[in-house]
Amino acid sequence: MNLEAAMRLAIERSEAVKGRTYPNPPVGAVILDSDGDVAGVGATEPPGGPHAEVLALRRAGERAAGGTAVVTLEPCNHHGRTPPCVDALLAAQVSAVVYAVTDPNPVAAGGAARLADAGVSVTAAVLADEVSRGPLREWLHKQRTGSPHVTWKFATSVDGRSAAADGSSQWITSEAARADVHRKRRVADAIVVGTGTVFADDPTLTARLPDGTLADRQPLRVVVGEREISHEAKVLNDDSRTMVIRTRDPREVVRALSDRTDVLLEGGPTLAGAFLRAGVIDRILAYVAPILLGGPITAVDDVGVLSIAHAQRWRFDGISPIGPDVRLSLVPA
Ligand code: AOF
Ligand code: ZN
Repeated sequence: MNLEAAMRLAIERSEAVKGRTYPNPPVGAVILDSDGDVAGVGATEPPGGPHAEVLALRRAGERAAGGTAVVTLEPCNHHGRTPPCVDALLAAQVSAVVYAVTDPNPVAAGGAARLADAGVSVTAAVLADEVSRGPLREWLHKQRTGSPHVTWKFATSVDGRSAAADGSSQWITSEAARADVHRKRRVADAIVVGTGTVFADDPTLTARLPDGTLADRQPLRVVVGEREISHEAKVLNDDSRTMVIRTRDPREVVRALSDRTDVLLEGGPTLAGAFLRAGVIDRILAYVAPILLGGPITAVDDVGVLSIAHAQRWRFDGISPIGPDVRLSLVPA
């Protein structure tokens, strides 16, 4: 297997554990033996458990000697909750290490230099862009800024409406797009809505599998706003934990979630507007359906723009067809 294919396999494995490792990064590792065949694969276990490299090495056994380790993040060089991966790689006598992204965590960094000093061939930046925009996007943001990564997700008609004139909004996008949203919920570690959405839609805000059953891992549900919600609201049921934050200030919300890494904001239009005005959205995921609704109910209210010169500028960083719909990913320009 060539190195890029091995890195793609490592990425795939890391995607599979995304959401289960925070505050640690979801990392994937593949060990190729000296013939270039896959000898072992691994991905980060929940905090306190082994790192990706250690699991992959364990599975490879003696076939790791003289082989190549392919990892999505620079192997760590520190005793944290677990011993350094660099030690495990040296003990297994791999002759080469290939990784995508340099570890920005100053405590864990330095693995590449130590491996090179020990005579291991080290190659950095293989598929780095894919990894940093994909499985490690939220964790890298948290490392850089100290704040959780906030994604605003919404579904809209092609003319920017989130409901028809009578308020009905089930369902704008297709089943395929809704399944994609549930996948996002499963990997997020918090989902935020406003009290307005709780009053209007009474959502459960759980991550569900395609057959409607609850996923085995549920994100924290967060309700934001100053109004009291009913004790009967579905968002307070036993399916998952719920945090009520009595403020309408997005910055306070982000501060209250400072121990989280991947936060999903699920609207509605007022809360989304407040977050956009406050500049605390790091990514927009728009699910756009090929329908026209017209009318007064837009996906977002006031974003603080009165004139085109002051428009908020974003940049598309991904466009994917999902069933009959399109998913647009945007980042600040
Ligand atoms: C790796 N492989 O799979 C992961 C790494 O407290 P610990 O010991 O679990 O260390 C956490 C730090 O290690 C984390 O902040 C990051 O810098 C690195 N994570 N490193 O070599 C892995 N998950
Ligand atoms: Zn490690």
